[in-house]
Amino acid sequence: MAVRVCCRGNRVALHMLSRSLSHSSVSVETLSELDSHTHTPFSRSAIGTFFQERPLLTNPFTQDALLRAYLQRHLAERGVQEELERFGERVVCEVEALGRRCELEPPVLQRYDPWGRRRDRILTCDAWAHLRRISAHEGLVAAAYERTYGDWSRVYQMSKMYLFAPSAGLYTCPLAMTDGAAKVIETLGMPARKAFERLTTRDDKRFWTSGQWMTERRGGSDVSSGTETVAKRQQDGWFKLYGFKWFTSATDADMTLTLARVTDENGRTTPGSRGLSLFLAEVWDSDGSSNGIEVQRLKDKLGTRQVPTAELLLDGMNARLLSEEGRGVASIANMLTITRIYNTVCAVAAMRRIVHLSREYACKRSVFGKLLKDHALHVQTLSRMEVETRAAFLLTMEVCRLLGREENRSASERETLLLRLMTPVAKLYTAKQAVSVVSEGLESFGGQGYIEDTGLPSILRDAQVLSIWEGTTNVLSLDVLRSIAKSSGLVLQAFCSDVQERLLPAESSPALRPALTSLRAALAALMRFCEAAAARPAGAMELSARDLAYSLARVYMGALLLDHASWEHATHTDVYTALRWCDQDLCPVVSRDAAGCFDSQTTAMDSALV
Ligand code: UCC
Repeated sequence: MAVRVCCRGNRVALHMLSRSLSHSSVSVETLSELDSHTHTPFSRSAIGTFFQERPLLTNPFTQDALLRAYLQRHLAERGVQEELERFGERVVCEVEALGRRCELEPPVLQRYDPWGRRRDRILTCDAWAHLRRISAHEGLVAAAYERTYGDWSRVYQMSKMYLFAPSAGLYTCPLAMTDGAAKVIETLGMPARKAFERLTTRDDKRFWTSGQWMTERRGGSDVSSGTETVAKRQQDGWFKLYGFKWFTSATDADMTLTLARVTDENGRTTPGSRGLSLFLAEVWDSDGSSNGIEVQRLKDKLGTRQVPTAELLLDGMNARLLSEEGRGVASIANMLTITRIYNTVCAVAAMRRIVHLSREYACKRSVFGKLLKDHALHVQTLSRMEVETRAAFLLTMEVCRLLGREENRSASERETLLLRLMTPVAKLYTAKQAVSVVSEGLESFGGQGYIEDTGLPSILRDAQVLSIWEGTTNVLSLDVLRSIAKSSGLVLQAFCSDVQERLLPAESSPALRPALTSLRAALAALMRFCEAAAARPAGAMELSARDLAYSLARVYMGALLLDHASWEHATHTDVYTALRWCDQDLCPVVSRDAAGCFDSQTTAMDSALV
């Protein structure tokens, strides 16, 4: 590609600068040569005078009416709103630029030092380190364990995380695992108090992040049969771990939780879930060398490029047993609950960010003779995005509220059952919503939404991971079935009575009647389906698992929207949101069942089709 450089005094204009500059032929024309032309093709007038105003990011707390209303309703303690407003300002003025730098300066692996010694250091940029300090100071993990707001501590902490996430260059990933590790240690009765204190401190010099090394080469979903790593007991009671971890996220962590099979005196291991135990290992030895870990390579990913994700060979990594032997999966499930809730928070945060920017842009971008905000069809699209975001927000906050109550030991039995059921439901549903809403949001910028240095494409890339890591949509749908089976259906009873109670206040609002009627009908149909399904063969239930999870999500989100719209300070937009949400198919599992989608011959037809 030819690059023409036009010099006029001190001014240099570079045109058509291509990424492949090093391969380009560069022709330089001096001013005198240009002057010999009839006009100067690169003068200012030649590129026109119109420049589109960029969408401006403003304080994500002050512009978020639903977050503020939710906190006003539930956590009206003095200082909370002021604190979040201050933090929102910090997100715009400081965190946003750091997150962007992390995207542009991704981590690199330094395998050897200049003198040939193996180092296996993952080098991250200064901005990543800065985000770590901010995370510690702001207590983004600590706030959950300080429990300053009692039952509402998780809502407070996750409100902060929600403001932080879309600007933070995926630093939420190490924070999720750090929080998850702290949760596991606390649940197991503090077997690693020193580590717990480091994971939950606000002192950035002492703060540790944790990894969660679960995925091996056979795959990340079927952990029970896919885990090949073995743990050999040492005389001092510690273990040496040998294995290959295929996806380890935020591998620059200080410690990790990981699964391995303890070998007996003959080197044999127990297959399946019963053979897996949970271990804690520090990544670095006290002399700064790695703890028996070789970094094979960093992953080249579609998104989350800010996060170092590595393949690791564990070659005698010293680790301590954290769980009872054979209780690895059940013990790490607490970490999965936390990381899945973070995933949910980050999904809603991504939706809120793109809606924020799209709305801002609609007030600036003029097309076909008027601003986008004056085109009814465009506004309808934004409004649909807003409805999805609001429904997702209320579901997310409800799961955080349940978690906070469970951790503060004030959850009722019903709330504990609901937390178990709604964690996978919220994770799987909001992840899909995020991809769809963010994609729609990019489209609202036209071609600019597809241009890298607007920063918009990375929002879509990073959203795509939300439905993949921490359990794919289908794996989580099966987890919903697991929670039903393990509780002998009690989670569904808890769901049904909770929804029914939430709908009661809406009865006195004529404006909400159509939504209330649809929702009650959907709930009744859903419960009838579940009763009938209990008598069906397991295979039929599995085939309906995804649609069942979607139905649980839509009905519950509808109930939360109606509940919010029935609040004494609700606005007409809250009512409108509930109506719009409830005019969709709230119970796809019933409509698909009626269409024969779960019949025995369907599997053969699906198979023939694909
Ligand atoms: O690691 C990854 C990336 C890290 C990055 C994290 C960043 C997140 C940031 C988000 C915000 C930005 S990705 C790897 C993720 N891998 C997974 O999520 C695993 C997906 N697979 C599953 O979830 C499977 O369903 C398994 C592994 C849980 C299935 O294992 P089993 O052994 O076949 O399952 P069982 O036998 O049904 O369950 C074993 C025990 C049972 O308890 P007991 O023994 O008491 O009956 C289950 O009730 O574990 C219990 N259990 C659970 N408990 C299983 N799942 C759960 C659960 N979800 N909650 C509570």
